[in-house]
Amino acid sequence: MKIAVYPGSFDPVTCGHLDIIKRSCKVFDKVIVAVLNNSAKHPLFSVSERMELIGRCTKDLPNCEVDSFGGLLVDFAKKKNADTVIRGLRAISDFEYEFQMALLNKKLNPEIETMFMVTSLNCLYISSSVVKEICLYGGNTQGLIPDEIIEDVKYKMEKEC
Ligand code: COD
Repeated sequence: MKIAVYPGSFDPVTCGHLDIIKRSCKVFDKVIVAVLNNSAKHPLFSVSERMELIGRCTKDLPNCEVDSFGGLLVDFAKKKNADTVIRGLRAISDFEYEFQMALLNKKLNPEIETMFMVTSLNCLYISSSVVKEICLYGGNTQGLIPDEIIEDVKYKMEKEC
């Protein structure tokens, strides 16, 4: 069974993330979307909230599982019997960070491969931070975050910001 981990902050999950998740589910037997549990990053949504939002958007993907992790990604991947880490690439600006992370993860555990999936053109400009900013100023986030969670993100931004 080919198991892959798609790790991230997902604060919140966007259409860009969801596009990568759906395409990965066609390639792997099981895809574990792994939410980083790191309070130092001061996320807008708690880990359980982020997991719930992802779960709602991926309910129709039978081979997708949602989990969370703290500590090293390679240790989580090993615990889950996953030998691949999936990362999404939008632009050259993503590449430097992603390249460093892939090499570090390879050094930490040479058995785990990183696979990059290039963003779809309609998701190229999407990130969790721009989505939050648009929400903050009352802009239209349709097509940027999955329809299922638009109201949740709006509500949270109104409450917290
Ligand atoms: N289209 C395609 N891909 C996208 C899009 C989009 N529109 N938006 C985001 N993505 C990709 C990102 O490039 C990334 O690959 C992934 O989706 C998740 O993105 P984020 O921003 O939610 O998550 P990150 O980049 O903050 O996640 C960082 C990790 C949590 C993976 C990292 O910090 C980590 O592994 N931490 C654990 C500690 C560890 O093991 N460190 C050692 C290795 S450096």
